[in-house]
Amino acid sequence: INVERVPNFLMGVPFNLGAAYTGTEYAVDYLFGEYPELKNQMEVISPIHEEEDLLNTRTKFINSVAATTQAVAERVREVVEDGYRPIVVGGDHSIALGSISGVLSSKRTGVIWIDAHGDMNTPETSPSGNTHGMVLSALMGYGDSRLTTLNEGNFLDPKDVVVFGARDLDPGELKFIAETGVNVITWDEVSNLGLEAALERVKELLKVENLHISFDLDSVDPEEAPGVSVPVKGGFKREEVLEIFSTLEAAYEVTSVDIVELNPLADREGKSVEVVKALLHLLEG
Ligand code: NNH
Ligand code: MN
Ligand code: MN
Ligand code: MN
Repeated sequence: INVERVPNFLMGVPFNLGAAYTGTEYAVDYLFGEYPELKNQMEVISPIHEEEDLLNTRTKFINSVAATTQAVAERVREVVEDGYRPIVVGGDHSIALGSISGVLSSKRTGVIWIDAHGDMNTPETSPSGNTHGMVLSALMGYGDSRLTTLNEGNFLDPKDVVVFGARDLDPGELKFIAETGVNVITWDEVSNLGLEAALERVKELLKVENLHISFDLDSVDPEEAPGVSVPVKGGFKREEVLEIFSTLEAAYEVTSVDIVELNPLADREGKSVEVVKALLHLLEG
């Protein structure tokens, strides 16, 4: 018997103010240019630009980030209620604050955060003031209240989170990890264990039914996929990314997904957009 999988609902969020780099605001247009058939399959959520205190370098563009992620959260909530699986393509990683908050309002979900970075800074520890590096901590309730209130008190439990493939963690993030007990499998650990064993470890750590995959394209080796704002040496090969997704799809109810940080301005030879395309295809089943 074939159980019908929940149909996907593709959402594009052409946003960059969580990163204060230029590029990811063109990600959705770029995707449509490369794959015109997606135009009829993906709903675009327009970013909301609010007035900002430009002297605030601790939480840059935070009002726009809060408003835009709020809009994403509301739309994701509706889409989930209507029986779809949201697949959110962006845009910088701040939009995951919206997608995950939207999902958390109706169910407990585990989160695998596949990223070269930890995204667990707070305004005090952030080296950049960019809010895309504060998303995971905000979801757990730490940081500026404009970001931590989006999930309406449905905080993510550190035990329900695995950060996978990190290879550039800031000192404040290492402290945060030690204090909260959030699970991290670094890039070095994945390399030492081998991918298959590392994914087994994920299954041991994440005892949840529903899983949200938050996939930052900078988790991929920039030699294989250079189209990101913050490249870091090392990282997954393209085939490994597909293996990660299919293993997770088999092991969990993957009930929501982000694919973020696609930066067309850095995407030489269209390699990163190809990864996005391959993942959308895999998720289609
Ligand atoms: N950790 C750095 C910061 O907080 C870089 C974050 N950049 C990312 N995160 N692309 O995924 O600013
Ligand atoms: Mn990220
Ligand atoms: Mn990253
Ligand atoms: Mn297919």
